[in-house]
Amino acid sequence: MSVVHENTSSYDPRSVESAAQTFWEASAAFEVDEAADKPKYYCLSMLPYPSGALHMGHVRNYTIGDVISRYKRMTGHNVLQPMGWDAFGLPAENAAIKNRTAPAKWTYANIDHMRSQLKLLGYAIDWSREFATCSPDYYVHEQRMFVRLMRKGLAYRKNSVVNWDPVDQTVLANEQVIDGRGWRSGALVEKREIPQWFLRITDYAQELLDGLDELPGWPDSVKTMQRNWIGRSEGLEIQFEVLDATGAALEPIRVFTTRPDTLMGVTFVSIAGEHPLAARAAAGNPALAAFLDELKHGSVSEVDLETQEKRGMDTGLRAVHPVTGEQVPVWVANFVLMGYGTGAVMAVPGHDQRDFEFANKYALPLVQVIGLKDAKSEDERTWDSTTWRDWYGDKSRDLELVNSGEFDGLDHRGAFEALAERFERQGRGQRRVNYRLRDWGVSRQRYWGCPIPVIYCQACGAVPVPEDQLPVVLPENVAFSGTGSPLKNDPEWRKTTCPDCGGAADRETDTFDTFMESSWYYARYTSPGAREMVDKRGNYWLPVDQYIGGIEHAILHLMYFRFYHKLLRDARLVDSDEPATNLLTQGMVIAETYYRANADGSKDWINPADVDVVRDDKGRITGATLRADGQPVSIGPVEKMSKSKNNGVDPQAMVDKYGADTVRLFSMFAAPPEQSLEWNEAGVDGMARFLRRLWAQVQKHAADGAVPAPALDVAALDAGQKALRRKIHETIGKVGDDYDRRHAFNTAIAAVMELMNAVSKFDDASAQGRAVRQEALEAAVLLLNPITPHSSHALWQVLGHAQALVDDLPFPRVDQAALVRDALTLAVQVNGKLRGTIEVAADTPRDQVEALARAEPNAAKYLEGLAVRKVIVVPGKIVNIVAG
Ligand code: ANZ
Ligand code: ZN
Repeated sequence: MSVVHENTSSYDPRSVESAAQTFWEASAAFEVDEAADKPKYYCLSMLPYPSGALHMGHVRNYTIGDVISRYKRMTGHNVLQPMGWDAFGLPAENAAIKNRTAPAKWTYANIDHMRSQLKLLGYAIDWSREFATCSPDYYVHEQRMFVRLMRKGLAYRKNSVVNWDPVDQTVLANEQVIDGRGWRSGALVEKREIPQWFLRITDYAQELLDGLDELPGWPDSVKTMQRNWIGRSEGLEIQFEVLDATGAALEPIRVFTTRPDTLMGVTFVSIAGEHPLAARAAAGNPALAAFLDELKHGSVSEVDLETQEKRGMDTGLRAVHPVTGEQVPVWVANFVLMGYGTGAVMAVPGHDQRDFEFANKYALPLVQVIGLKDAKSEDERTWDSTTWRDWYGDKSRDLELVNSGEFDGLDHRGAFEALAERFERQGRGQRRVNYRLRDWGVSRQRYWGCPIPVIYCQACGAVPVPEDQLPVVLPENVAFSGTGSPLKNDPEWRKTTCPDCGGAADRETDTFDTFMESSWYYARYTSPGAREMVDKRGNYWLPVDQYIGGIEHAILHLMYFRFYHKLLRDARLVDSDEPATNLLTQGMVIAETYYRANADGSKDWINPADVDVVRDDKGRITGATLRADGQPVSIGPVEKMSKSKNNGVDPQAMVDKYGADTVRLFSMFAAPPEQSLEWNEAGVDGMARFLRRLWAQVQKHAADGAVPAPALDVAALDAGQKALRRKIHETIGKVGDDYDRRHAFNTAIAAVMELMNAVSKFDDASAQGRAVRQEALEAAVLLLNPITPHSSHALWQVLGHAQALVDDLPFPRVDQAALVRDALTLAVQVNGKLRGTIEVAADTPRDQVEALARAEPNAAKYLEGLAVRKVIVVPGKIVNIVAG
């Protein structure tokens, strides 16, 4: 704790904060139930992964949630703000390997530490509802839900490709594959097909899409990402007959296309490496077999598949064009995904960019079949098969089919309909809606996760564990080395008997994707101790009124969260359709980076806490030295706080040095919640000074003795007193609006700062003057309470009140009468130039205002000899006289 060098103040954050926290804890201030006769408000922040210590991103997220929660409580709501731990996951396994502890032990120790850190920050959390998702009491519900979904056919098993590390003999997550190699072993990763469990989220694709239209409280950016992820497309499935090299007919290829209007431009057909016809063609073709084998290596991530270099090989098979009867070659192409559509594409290199690149690379023919109806130049009329043009992408252009025989002149829609009808009539195709969204693969070949409750029996197959045998408990006290799963290696755990036939059987040793636990935790908080996943209390609290978290969860977590809510609804556990009404995605916390370059060009990144900086008078950093040796360090860009750039600022160090209220205040003041927040200690210092001044002003006011209530006599105020009162109530109005509607906490703080400036200039020791000052200070303390609750708790008492839960005091209300200005000062302009001011009563009629303005002596001088053409009055502000 630093010494506070300001003798006007006795603000000691440590004692202030511990006193407030003790009071809250002793009175169980934030434990809530459903009995209150107030409207409910459920404010939820995304639960943290217990990585070891809080980082600034957590502090920002949870402070935003706390400000909203406390504000809502002060405005008469029954507020639930819970907290828990997303406790399963890969980092615990990595830490276990590194530190030779069991993942469970490491996790629980982290939770204890991080909980104590959260408590130091003074969040208004109902801790009685806390849980860690790795506890059997929690995941038993997930297992029960899963066996029920199995019975409903919403959970199923199928083969699916994973990244296989042949050296470590383990499956890797996508992020563990670096440049095609295993992150630990460095071995070339293979693709392997293994059976895995899936949840049928695609059954809900249309509902998940439509539901986005009912979420006005979600950011458009998130909704757009979700729409793109669901990726609905309307197209045609068309059959192409297939001939082998001898001319014999094989199984036809079905292609999915959203652009049947380009059918006459098909010059070949592309199929995925895993397409059954590819294997068939490879049977007598070793080069092709080798190529297919090569495609099995490398990443399974879709992004990588789409950005990698286009590669392919001719299969020797021929496809028959369904309209012309012409034969075109069938190629294997590495960018065709087996998991989308039919795994086969009618290639139109004239009008599809991927096919264009592919055709140019392999010298396949290109034809133009789409032209511009409204071609404006010779250039637009001529077709050049070597330059890519995306006419179709430009929605403003009028397009028509060309070189397409009977279809010439049709537009996209017309051609789509004509071909759909034709193929449907002939039984060679049909209209189809495709979604990019895939079923959710929930199996992970990991130890530290929730066991998948399935038993495999030779005779009965995959059997769900009966509900009365749940939970299937994960053994926590294990030796964990990283090679192989402790579950697979533990025959005692694995061996069991079949629930159906009683024969010998094996347990599933895979565990659930950790997105499973984070998909329903919000519902569990509403129903602690419930025998089911959620009980009728769920319908009291749900949907969540305000959800807050990082934009990185825009797609997966938020999609699974919405999906799971629909599963809960369909299991009749909740009534609502969507889990959260409003979503706020907070911006990143960023900071300066510092480094020293090594001889080999690598950089050693230096933590900002170890650097002294020199700033110019605009506050820009102009130089930096390492504190340890006084020698210069290089200044890097401002970037997201991260381990790799070593630019994380430890919240604990900040709280120790400045106190929680200062840290909370800075993180709300430095930027609006959706934007990036640059952490800089000079700014933190500024917040500490503000709090010390606030403290000193309240102390000084209180030291002059109590203001007996009711002291204020609004009818007896002089102009200066009225002016301060107006400022108080303007501030109340602004801050309330900033908190509530705009979530603009930064401007709310700025408004209170302005009010405090006015108070410090208000040098009026009269009884009414002191009464107005009391009102101002009480307002400031209450307005700041959501952000700096510890200081407000203490200062409320300094202002002469008994110790109380400030959150239960009503948020200040605007006294409309205080806003009325008796006299207004108006600027008088002549032809737009300021020439003087006039004082008028607020209710002066317009013609009198005009007359007074024209009579203003300086304005009158400028008007001499001119004719007044027009007078523009901006009420309360300006009178502009236009003359010439
Ligand atoms: C011919 C064509 C011509 C296409 C053209 C596009 C443009 P969305 O909108 O994402 O649904 N496609 C179909 N299945 C595929 C797969 N498994 N892997 C890779 N690409 C596949 O995209 C549908 C379009 O993507 C389809 O329409 C198909 O190419 C391709 F000028 O057919 B199109
Ligand atoms: Zn059996």
